[in-house]
Amino acid sequence: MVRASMAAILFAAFLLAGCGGGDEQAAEASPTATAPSGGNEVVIELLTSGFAFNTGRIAVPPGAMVVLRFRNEDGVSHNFALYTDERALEGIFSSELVGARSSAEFRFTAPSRPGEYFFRCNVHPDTMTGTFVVE
Ligand SMILES: [Cu+2]
Repeated sequence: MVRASMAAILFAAFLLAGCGGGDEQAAEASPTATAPSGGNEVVIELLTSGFAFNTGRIAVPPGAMVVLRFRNEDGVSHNFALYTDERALEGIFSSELVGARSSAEFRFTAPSRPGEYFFRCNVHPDTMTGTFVVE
């Protein structure tokens, strides 16, 4: 009887551990699944190379769940920061720094109001900039 209970506890612990791993896998797997889970997910591939973004314009639908796949090919860190306008006083989203020659994935919700917003790299705010369009 005691042995059976012990086995049950071990089994429960195993299930919990397995469950945690499963969640992580699900979290990693979901971005690659292009099937819209929330219905409005948009994947943006952003590349930084030669102290420049690969695009100066990113357009998404209002309120989209943006999956930002950031690849940094430079030897220094960059990031992606979104602001209401070029004055960059009011932030909407700011990613962590992406280190030299590494990649990261970020998620944020796009503004629901259509219009032109502003993005930049906060490390190089004068040279690495672009327009984020909600349309
Ligand atoms: Cu930068």
